[in-house]
Amino acid sequence: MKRAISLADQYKYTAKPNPVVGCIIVKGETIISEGAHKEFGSNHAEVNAIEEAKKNQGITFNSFGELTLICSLEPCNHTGKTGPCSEAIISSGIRNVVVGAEDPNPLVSGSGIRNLINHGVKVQSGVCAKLVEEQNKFFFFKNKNNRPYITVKIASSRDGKSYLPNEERTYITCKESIDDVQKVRANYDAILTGGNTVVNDSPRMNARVSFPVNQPKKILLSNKSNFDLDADFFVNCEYEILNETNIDKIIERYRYKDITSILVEAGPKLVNAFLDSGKVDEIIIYQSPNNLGINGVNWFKEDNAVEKLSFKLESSYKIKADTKKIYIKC
Ligand code: AOF
Ligand code: ZN
Repeated sequence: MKRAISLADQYKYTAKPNPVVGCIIVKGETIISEGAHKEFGSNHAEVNAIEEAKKNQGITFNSFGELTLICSLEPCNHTGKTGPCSEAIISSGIRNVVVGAEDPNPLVSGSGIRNLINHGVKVQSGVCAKLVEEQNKFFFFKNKNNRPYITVKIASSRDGKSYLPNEERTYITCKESIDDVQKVRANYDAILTGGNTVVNDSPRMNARVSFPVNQPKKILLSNKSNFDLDADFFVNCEYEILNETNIDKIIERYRYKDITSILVEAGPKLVNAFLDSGKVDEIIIYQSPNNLGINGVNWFKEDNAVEKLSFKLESSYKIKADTKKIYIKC
C-alpha cells in the first residue's frame, strides 16, 4: 500500500482537483504492474495498472485470478470523465482487492467496494487510511465539509502593515519569499482576490514554478466589470469575476464545483471579511523584518488577531531575513 501511495504522490500537481491515487497489482510478493492517476480527466490508477498487467499476461502470470490489486483509494463506481474502476476490476477477473481509504466523494462513498463484494471479489479496506487522507487533505476536507479548504496568505511588515496607500505597489518581503509563494499557489485549485489588488498591484497570481501544474483558477471579487482584460491577471487562464460581497454565498458557490481549495490573496478589507466569516482554515504570513511605519495600513484591527481567532501556530521558519508562519484553525 505504501508503494501505491508513493506512486500517487508524483502527480499531486497534475491530478488536482482530483485526488492522487496509486495502484499496484501483485502476484504473491511480486509486483506485476503499477499505475497512477496522472492527470485530471485521464485514466484512473486502477485502469492504468490493469492495462499494464495485460502486457505481462502469459509472461509473469497466467490468469488475472492469481492477482491482487492494491489501490490507495476505493475504486470508483460512477461514470465521470472515465468509466467505473469497480467494473474494470470485475471484468479483468481479479478476485482480491486491498483498499487504502474509502472514497468520501458522495458519488462513490462505499459503493465501489460494495459492487466488488457483490461480484464475489474479496476486499480488505482501510489499510493506511490516515496516510491517504493526509495525502489528499483538500479532497477529503471538501467532501466532509461541503466546501473548499480556505487559506489566507498575507505579506506583513514587522509592524503588522500591509501597504503604504500613496505607493503604487508596496513590496514587503524578499524575492525568496515571493518564490516560495509560487509553490504555495501550485497546491491550490483557485486563487481569490479583490478588484483593488488587481488594479493597484497588477499581479499575475499564477504559480510560476518549474514543474507541470494545473494552474489555479482565478476568482476576482469586484463590482466593476471594466477591467483591462489584456492585463497579466487575465491572460492565459480560467477566471471568473463575481459581484458578490457575502462571503458565505461566495463559498457556497464552490460546493458542487471542482474546487477543493482556495487561496485568498487580497488586501486587508477582503482578508478580514474572510476571517470574520469563520470559514478560514489556515493563515500563511510572510513577515519581513522591516517596518512600514505609521502611514502603513494595518492588516488586522487588533494585536494578536490571529491567535484571538483561535488559530494555532503550526510552523515558523526563516526565509532569508523574512519569517514564514503557518497558522491552522484549532
Ligand atoms: C478511482 N481511481 O485513480 C481516481 C479516483 O471525473 P473522473 O471520472 O476522473 O472521477 C473523479 C472522481 O473519481 C474523484 O472525485 C474521486 O472520487 C475518484 N477518483 N477513483 O477509482 C482513481 N483518481
Ligand atoms: Zn476510478
